[in-house]
Amino acid sequence: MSEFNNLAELVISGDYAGVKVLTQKMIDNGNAPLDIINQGLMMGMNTVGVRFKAGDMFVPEVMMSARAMSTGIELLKPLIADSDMPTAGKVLIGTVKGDLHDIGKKLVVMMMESAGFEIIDLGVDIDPAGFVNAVKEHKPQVIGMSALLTTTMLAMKDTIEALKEEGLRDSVKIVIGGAPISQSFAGNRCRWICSGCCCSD
Ligand code: B12
Repeated sequence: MSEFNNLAELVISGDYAGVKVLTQKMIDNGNAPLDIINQGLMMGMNTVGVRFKAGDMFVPEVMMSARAMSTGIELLKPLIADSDMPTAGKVLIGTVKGDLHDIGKKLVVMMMESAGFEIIDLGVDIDPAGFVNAVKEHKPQVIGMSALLTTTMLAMKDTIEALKEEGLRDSVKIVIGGAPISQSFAGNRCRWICSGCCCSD
């Protein structure tokens, strides 16, 4: 098995200490940092995504894989010019006003980071003005909102209204998630539905 495959397997098994050792060895042996990311770490995380979706891996295992992936990325980051770092887009994410749940959001953040997105995580209990100001500052392509309470999910609508008032709604795609979210709640701009989340144009 190649070292790239070994690295992918270490990510899948969540062995962050092993990832650290092998990533460093591959750097020392002269492998290109982007090859280590794309052919090793990413390959592992892609498999994790597939297995998680199929119900063959569970949340704690996914979190360990994501941690292993991040351990490798941390070693590689300083070796890659910012402009060369692959980015799939910028995502602004937060848990909406009144809601303190963030375990699922953190999981989503880790998965998105692993998939090459640049993430700005605003944290929890973010009011509509907080999202609006952050959109103005960071100019993301995507906004992600999380809510775990049937009471706080309504703050998603308020946030979207606030974005509309500022003329920002059509500059971003919106992804909403959390246990109470459904396609009917997301409304007619919902394009894709997955377990616990919905994405609009
Ligand atoms: C852990 C937890 C807490 C912790 C939160 C700690 C933390 N740092 O997050 C604490 C103890 C603080 C807590 C507090 C409360 N909680 Co609570 N909590 C939970 C619990 C047990 C697990 C939630 C969780 O983390 N699940 C695991 C993660 C991985 O799943 P997830 O969040 O659904 O995320 C997945 C998807 O939804 C999706 N997703 C999530 N966010 C996003 C965002 C985007 C953009 C996308 C794309 C996808 C996405 O992707 C994730 C991965 O698949 C749930 C019960 C449950 N089984 O859901 C109750 C639950 C959510 N809590 C509940 C309640 C009532 C409360 C309290 C009001 C209790 C109280 N009386 O004080 C407070 C509210 C505090 C507040 N203001 O937010 C109720 C909500 C009921 C309802 N229908 O509204 C639940 C359902 C429990 C119940 N059965 O009664 N809670």
